[in-house]
Amino acid sequence: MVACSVVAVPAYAEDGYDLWLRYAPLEGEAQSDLRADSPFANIADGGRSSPTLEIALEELSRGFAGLQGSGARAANGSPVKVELDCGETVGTGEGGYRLSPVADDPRRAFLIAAEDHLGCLYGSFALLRELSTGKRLSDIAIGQAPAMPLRMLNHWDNPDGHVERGYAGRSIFDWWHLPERLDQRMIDYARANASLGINGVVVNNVNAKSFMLEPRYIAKLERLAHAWRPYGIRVYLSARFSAPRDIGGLDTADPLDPAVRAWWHAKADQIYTAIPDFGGFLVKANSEGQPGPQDYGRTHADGANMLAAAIGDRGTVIWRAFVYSAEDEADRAKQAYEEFVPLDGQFADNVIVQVKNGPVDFQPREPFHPMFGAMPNTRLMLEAQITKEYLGFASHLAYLAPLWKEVLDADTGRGGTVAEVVAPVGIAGVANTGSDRNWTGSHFDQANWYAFGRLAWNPALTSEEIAGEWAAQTFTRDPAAVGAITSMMLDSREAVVSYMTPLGLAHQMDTGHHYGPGPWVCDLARPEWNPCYYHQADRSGIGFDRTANGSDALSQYAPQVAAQWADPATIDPHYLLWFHHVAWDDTLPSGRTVWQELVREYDRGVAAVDTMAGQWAGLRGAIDAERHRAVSESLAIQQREARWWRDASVAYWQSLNGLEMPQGASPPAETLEAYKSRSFPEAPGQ
Ligand code: GCW
Repeated sequence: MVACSVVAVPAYAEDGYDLWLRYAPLEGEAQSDLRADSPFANIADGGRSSPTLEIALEELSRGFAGLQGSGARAANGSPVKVELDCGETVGTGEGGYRLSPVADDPRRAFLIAAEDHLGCLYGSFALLRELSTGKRLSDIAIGQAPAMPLRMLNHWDNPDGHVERGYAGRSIFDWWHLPERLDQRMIDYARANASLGINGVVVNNVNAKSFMLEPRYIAKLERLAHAWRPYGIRVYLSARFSAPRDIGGLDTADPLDPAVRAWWHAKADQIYTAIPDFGGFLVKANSEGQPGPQDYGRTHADGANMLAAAIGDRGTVIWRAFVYSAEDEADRAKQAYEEFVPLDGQFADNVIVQVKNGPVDFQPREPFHPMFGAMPNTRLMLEAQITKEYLGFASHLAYLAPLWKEVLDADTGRGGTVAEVVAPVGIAGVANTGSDRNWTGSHFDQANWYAFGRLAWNPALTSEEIAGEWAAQTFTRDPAAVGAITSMMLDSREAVVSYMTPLGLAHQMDTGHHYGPGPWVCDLARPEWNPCYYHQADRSGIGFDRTANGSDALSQYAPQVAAQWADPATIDPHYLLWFHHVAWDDTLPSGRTVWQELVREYDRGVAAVDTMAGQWAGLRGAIDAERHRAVSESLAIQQREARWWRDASVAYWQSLNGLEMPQGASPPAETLEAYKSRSFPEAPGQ
């Protein structure tokens, strides 16, 4: 039996570093529930300890000490005892857990039961989450198992510390000083991930550098893998397909070339010798200039299977489906499906194909990717973007759970929802972490990291549940404040859609950095780099015709799904301009014309941001001053920039359609030329 004593929690300033793991003191009875002198005991598995279990016990000590505050020690009553039973068959499988008061002494004994030590760690975090949101110990009874095996973060972090599409400072990975020096942030990061059940991390950008496969980097990775192992996190590397040429001294990277195959085999052996539980490789191939098997006339399956053979049953190759070719004139939204679906059934068992949530690229709203459900003989995984490349970076508040839920809950019409299609495999999120003190560039962006992890664990959770539990742990347990914060969060993503890309528009962001409006950009070398390509607007109408009369992207969906979107008169207006080109004066089911509806949506988005700012202002005093001020200042930026988006877009549409502003709508504040002349070469993340 292992027991440990309660340790004091260091008092941090409320600068956001503690994320949702603050363990702020409970009040009243809930607090005295937790009086615990020496409360945590490992009672089973022969009392065998492990680094994972030690972390669980330490977390419980830290959590109970924090939740008790200073008052509880003096409280009356006998101390509560929390027992961890980590080797039982409890029917929850790997990583699962059961939490329950002990039947014959429910107020003073509590049990965390799991089949393995990781389950006990996850169960400990779950218990602390329940307590932190205000549940009484004696009321907590839950059994949980992860919904999918792989719950990963993908970092687009470069070894020089720059983060592609990163808006929270520099990379958290200090490759320069590894392996000798391991930053404490690496531990704090693993702890935060473990609290959500995230169990895999790709440490480098998919636009990868080959030198990260060299032995000196394997040593750095080994140190990280060792530090994260007790937290249940396996490390993965993005691998550049041309590595055998770049660093291997070969003159080809052809996946069918025996020397190339041997090189990767030896590379995998080298990595597995250092890191026996190495997760595997993530590969971006033949996409946006990255090398790949097609450079040698081979297919994606040839490339992926070659790497899969090198790894064998030791790990996994995750092959990205985010491809669009530099020559293909087909609608970009169709290209991934066209390249991958014919390969269904050809990928090796240890290959996963990773598919972005939508067919273009992490827009504020896209229909779900048509590949989901269309490759029944391939292991498909969902890729979501936590960092907000197209949603106002870390400057705009946009809670992304509703975006991900929309995709996860979408019925593919081919044997289940997207969540059901990926459940046997997993989900990856492009991380939003950085060196900023608050980790994510803004306090509310922590909620996106949190929500991603919670949905990967259980996609059936609602956006509202997740927002509520996050707010209670992160800011305050006061129910009125939690209600206000939750309401802000739930409306925030739709607000961004409305002021940036309403009615199914997409990719209207300015070139390169993707910040701010750029609907007038029409002259870039490749058609699909231009916002004009996506809106197809002219004097008479707007929208991308993806019906049979147009690109026919609609036909990539199951017939009953395509049928929902086929008719502009009945389609959900959220997808109207994604699938249809309509006249400005067409009348919509609302009775308004397309032009009136569009302007109305922009105005709705602007007003929604004003509402959020007002709600937050009303929380002054309920939230600590430092974080309240930081969020207020960001919301002021968002209020100004929502107007910028609305006005610049409207001014541009008017330059095409020559229409007056709809009745009651105000004209843009500045001229179109003034909006066009703005430029931001210094925007982060490029
Ligand atoms: O969203 C786009 C980004 C690129 C990114 C690419 C990808 C890592 O603009 O920065 O590259 O997608 O997903 O590969």
